[in-house]
Amino acid sequence: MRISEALREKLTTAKRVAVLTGAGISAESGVPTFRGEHGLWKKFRPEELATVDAFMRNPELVWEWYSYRRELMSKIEPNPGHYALAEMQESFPEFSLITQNIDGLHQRAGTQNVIELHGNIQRNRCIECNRYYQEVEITETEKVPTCECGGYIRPDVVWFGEMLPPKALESAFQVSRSCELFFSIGTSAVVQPAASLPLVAKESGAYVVEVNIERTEITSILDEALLGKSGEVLPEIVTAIKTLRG
Ligand code: BJW
Ligand code: ZN
Repeated sequence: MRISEALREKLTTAKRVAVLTGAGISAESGVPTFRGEHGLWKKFRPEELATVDAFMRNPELVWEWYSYRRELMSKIEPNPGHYALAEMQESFPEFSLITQNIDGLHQRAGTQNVIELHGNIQRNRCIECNRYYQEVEITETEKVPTCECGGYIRPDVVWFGEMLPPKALESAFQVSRSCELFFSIGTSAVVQPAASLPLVAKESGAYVVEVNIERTEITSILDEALLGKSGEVLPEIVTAIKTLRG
């Protein structure tokens, strides 16, 4: 992979770096992405599974879907892309990682202070009293877990039409506005408001680099696109950083 002179310069001098990740970074760990030929939305309909209406209409079905994915995610490990980002945080005085993923793999790879925009599949909360539950049990007789207050418990993830966690969203915009170098990694950049972050970074003067196996809707607006798997491209960037920054 060829790293441009402009990116080399940024890798050498940048003090503030921000990263946005999407499902693509976990693809090499075996987590299916949402869109594209083999994406989850080819087999499942988002409006039947990832909205509050869907949950109120058919909580059993939505729980079945999340139990299936939780089970899948419990068996996977971070990949070289996650580990490369964890290493990258050591090289810059300010490093922020914003993720749309709910799988917790960045934390498991060692990245600190991950900004989770769409929640985490390991957490659950009551829709009535908002009490948090780390573990919930789904059984043949209780297919929808219920809170002590009697309300339904739901996964603590962000569905379509829902607000993102306000503090996480504010931090994400703040670091995107103030960074000098921004990476948009493994995201199709179609789901708002996350998809605006690379553009906010660009408008605020950052050098914006995309890492993806294909071009996306925002590629042409950004400064540079590194085409390839994040598990291969990111370790190469980390090697370059080590050479450049010593
Ligand atoms: C690789 C790779 C490898 C593969 N290496 N790369 C019209 C205009 C603007 C906005 C809207 C609109 N209509 C509706 C909206 C709002 C809506 C939205 O954006 N919809 C669009 C689809 C149009 N957004 C919302 O509703 C959000 N809330 C909101 O806006 O609140 C304000 C509001 C509230 C009420 C009323 C009005 C306004 C909430 C969005 C929540 C998204 N939730 C999900 C599910 C999370 C839980 C779960 O997982 O079950 O989040 S949807 C899904 O998409 C998930 C992801 O985080 C998100 C983004 O997907 P991502 O990560 O980009 O994955 P993919 O699959 O799309 O892309 C993978 C990429 O990786 C591809 O590019 C591959 O090429 C690449 N790749 N392998 C590198 N090895
Ligand atoms: Zn409750």
